[in-house]
Amino acid sequence: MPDFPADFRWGVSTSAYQIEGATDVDGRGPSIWDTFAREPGRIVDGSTGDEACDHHHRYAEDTALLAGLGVSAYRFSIAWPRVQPTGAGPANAAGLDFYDRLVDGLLDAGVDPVATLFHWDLPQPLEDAGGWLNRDTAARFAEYADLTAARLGDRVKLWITLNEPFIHMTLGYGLGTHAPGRMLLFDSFPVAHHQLLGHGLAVAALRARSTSEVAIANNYSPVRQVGDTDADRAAARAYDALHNRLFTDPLLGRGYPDAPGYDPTVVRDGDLDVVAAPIDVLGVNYYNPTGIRAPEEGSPLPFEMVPLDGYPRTAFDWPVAPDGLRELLGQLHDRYGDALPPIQVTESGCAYDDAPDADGRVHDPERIAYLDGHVRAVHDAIGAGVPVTGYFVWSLLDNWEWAEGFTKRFGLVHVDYPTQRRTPKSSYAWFRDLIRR
Ligand code: IFM
Repeated sequence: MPDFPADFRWGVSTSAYQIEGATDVDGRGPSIWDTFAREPGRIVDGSTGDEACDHHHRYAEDTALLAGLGVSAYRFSIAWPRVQPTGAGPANAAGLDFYDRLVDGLLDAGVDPVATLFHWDLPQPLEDAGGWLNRDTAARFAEYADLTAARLGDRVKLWITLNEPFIHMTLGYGLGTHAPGRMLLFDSFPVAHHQLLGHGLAVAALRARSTSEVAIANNYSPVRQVGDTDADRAAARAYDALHNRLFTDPLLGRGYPDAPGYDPTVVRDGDLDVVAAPIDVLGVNYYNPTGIRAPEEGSPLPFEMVPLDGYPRTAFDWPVAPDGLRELLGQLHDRYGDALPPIQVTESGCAYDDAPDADGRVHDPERIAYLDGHVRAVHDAIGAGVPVTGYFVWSLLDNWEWAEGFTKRFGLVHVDYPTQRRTPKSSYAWFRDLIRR
């Protein structure tokens, strides 16, 4: 593996509902994922995040795993319903106490705390008032950011406002496969705008309380155009605008692209200035590229997704394409030029059906190959002048993978859910050695 700059940030990521469990302690309120997971048929194995990895009780053991890995940073998320059980009103001190202990433990272990404020677990009362379709949720989010930064702002090193607002809009409000389970298809643009408005308002709140850096973590997927007609080109452009530009153009001061569903009547005077508040880091979550061609005649969609051949596949059936990460990083650089802040890859990883062998060891050579390829892609991009300053593996632990329940394992550490026993996989040792070198 070639050398990286000495101050390159190596980390791992998790999110609250996927690992914490303990959903009924310290006054935590219900979130949309508590509600959604309880609805029959929503989660493939019928599970919920009630226990997940029991990290809320086992955070000290998990912090020791981070220390053993030697990462310089740990990206976790804060559960809004722990901080504000109803999504409004004063901070619930007992809920924040947990993150206080976690952050102090990380600092003692020499690991920078990187905190995401919203990784999809909206307090249920806010959903009852319209969720992110309601403009008021943006203001509530800024209030929550303020309360959180008042408590942790002196120790969190990097704030990430939102995780993957594109995925939250598309799966949560467009297709209904994630909480809150609405199926608005292309009528979900208000969810995009209100999340971005909430991001901008939260940036201001965080800056007022904390001198730490501020970022957003967007999901990107470079588009592979399949076919070469004008209609194929138009379809590829439409998908690219929706997935890759809708949540980035306005952040970096360019206003909204003409993406499918874009509705300018939702955007009020002055909003775009709030959304474009300067950020210090652009978080990039990358998993795979997307094949796109023109839709069939009569299709309600302006594009059609096509499986990409010629790549190995993960247990999620996602293509393993490190070249897509290289392409994406170059594209962001070319597209936004000087307006692009330093990038940190805030998620990169893969699911495989990992299980302990007869000796209790967990070998995951596919994950090592996956990570090796993606880390090299980052190195190539840096060599070509793209400002990339960090790389976080998704995920530290096997965890509760949303609608897939416990069926998809992304961790560097295997979790045996019935006993909650943690077993570092061979990829854990590989990543540890890479960081040491
Ligand atoms: O587990 C998720 C995470 O919550 C958001 N990004 C993608 C991961 C894998 O699907």
